[in-house]
Amino acid sequence: MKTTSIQKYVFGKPIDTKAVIKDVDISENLPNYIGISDDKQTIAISLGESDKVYGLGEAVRGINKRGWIYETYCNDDPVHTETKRSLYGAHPFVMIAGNHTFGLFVDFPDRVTFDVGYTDINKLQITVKEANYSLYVIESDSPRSIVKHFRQLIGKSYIAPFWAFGFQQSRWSYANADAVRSVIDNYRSNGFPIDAVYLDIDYMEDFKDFTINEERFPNFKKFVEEAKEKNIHLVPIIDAGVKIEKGYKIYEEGKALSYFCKDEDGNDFIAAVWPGKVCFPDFLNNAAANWFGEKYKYLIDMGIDGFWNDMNEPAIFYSEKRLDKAIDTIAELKCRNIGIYDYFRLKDTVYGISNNPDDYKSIYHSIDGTQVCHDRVHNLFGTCMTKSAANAFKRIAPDKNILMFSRASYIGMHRYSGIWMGDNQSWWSHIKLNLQMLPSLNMCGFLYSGADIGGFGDNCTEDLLLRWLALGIFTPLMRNHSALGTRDQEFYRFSSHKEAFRSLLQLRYSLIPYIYSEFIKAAENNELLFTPLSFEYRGDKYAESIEDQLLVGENIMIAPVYEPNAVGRYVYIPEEMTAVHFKAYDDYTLHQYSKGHYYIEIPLNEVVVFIRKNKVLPLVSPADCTANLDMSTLHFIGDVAKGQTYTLYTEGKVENGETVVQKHVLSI
Ligand code: MIG
Repeated sequence: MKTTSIQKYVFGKPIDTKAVIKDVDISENLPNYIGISDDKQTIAISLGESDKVYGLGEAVRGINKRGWIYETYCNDDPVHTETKRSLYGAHPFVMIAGNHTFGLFVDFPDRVTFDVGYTDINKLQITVKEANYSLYVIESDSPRSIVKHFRQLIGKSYIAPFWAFGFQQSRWSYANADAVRSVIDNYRSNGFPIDAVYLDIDYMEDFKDFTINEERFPNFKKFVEEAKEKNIHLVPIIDAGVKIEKGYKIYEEGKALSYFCKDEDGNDFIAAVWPGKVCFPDFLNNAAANWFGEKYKYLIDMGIDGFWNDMNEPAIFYSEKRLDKAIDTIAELKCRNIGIYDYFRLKDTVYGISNNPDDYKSIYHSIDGTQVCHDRVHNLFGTCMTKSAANAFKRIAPDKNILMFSRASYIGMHRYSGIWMGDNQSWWSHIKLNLQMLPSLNMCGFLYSGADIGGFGDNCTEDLLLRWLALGIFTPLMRNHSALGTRDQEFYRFSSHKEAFRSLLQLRYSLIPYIYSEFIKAAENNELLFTPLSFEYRGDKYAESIEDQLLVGENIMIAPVYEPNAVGRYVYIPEEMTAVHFKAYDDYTLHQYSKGHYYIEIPLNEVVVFIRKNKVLPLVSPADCTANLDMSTLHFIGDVAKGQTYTLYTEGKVENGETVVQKHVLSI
């Protein structure tokens, strides 16, 4: 057995990202299997034919990242096709697993390119935009142990409040209080369990942060109370941009205190997002971050106990410069018979007005009194926004654990909040992407996570939604969310399988004690909640290449269906297991499987859970919400005859804004 070692190498003058919380002595000479260019910007590693490469958190493609080129660059791109290089989160941690197993964390707050066998199929080449970064090399004897040591380095993952393990419904376009009431009523009257309904930008006055449109949401405080009486938490969105408007308090204060990001001339940097022109609070400036964080108090005082931070890459619809350029191009081409190259130029300039990298070069932060161009620290912006809120929550409401998750992220933010996977689509391939991203996110510390169930963009169908739900019932963040203008996809909108939707939602609630307990174990022990089969069944050539099954916690395996019109799927059983075919939490059949390949029938209205040998699955009777779960109904299925114990965690009181969990060792 190899001993674990963690080496830190420092090149140039790194900007402190605060991703790592442990002190590590600085080493001098890189191990001989890592090549580095003279300018220190390119790291090269040879890959053996069967080596696997894991990590990179929020990214496209499989669990094994080989065969593509990725970039860590917080990117507001809602079209997650397999040829994209970056999504919203930037997570520069990779692990090479093979004869020689080691992890690399490139701690750098801007673009890092991970060419994982793209240019040369047998090479991993990492290119860092600047030669100012820290590199951590973690060696150990297994992928699992490398993750554990990496996670110790970056600190304990955020633990969401218990209620946030219940089902949550969202949609961008719940236009007023009555629309929200109708969602709640429909869930309750259909007997569909639910714990939260989201408020997207529609609740704000002209898309201004920390305002409420009084006409559409009159007497907001009472409305929050009314929802709470029905055991519903309302979760409002907060955007990164602050509307420029005379008399708008947040804008006026931010301007007066000089807390907004600047441009190259020292004026406030102006971009346009939802409200039209906005300024961005300088979250990298501690004073500005504290100031913005305090603003959440306005909503917390009205009873709000959960938030989602959006558009914090930051997303920019256009800047004045970029818009002028596009309009000039259009004017220049007016009435001309344009050929292909001018047509492309026109198209690119118009599309290019959003999230343009050149605009990021015009934004300046004040970090500890020094002006730093955004283009050097891009990936920290969303993280610093979210930290500003999380830190403020502890001051504002130390007796509450407030739900928080963000769209943009860098490693380190996992200590403060969760993330959701951003604007996915109602595509079958995105169920699989959802599944594959979960373990990669866990490796980088993000445990409280999930995708928009049913897909955000595009039109959802009943069968897609059912299959997606069958995966979603296992994700800590379990939220159905969709975009303005797409087909409504709340579960009650589909009538043919109402019973199945109810049963699956109830099954989630039956599983909550297990999911919560396994989540806590993963957080406390720096483990994965979603483990690739290759991590657990090492040396089993089938298990090592499985990309569409996961272990969830320590006791079960899942194998969701992600193809349309499928009546089941092939499943690889890596060891003796008991398959539980659930029609409902209390209506299931058990089948024993020995190791091998099987075609397993999984009708649209069923979920199959595979319980591992000598393990059990705890289930509780479902309730309409987490608060009404009755733990005295807890019972076990699986290998119950063998004198097992199960360690259950429940939510205790909150201290300093954090849940103190309670541990119960139950004998079965
Ligand atoms: O550009 O607030 O990812 O969840 O519904 C769209 C509207 C802005 C993007 C988020 C999405 C949210 C939407 N927002």
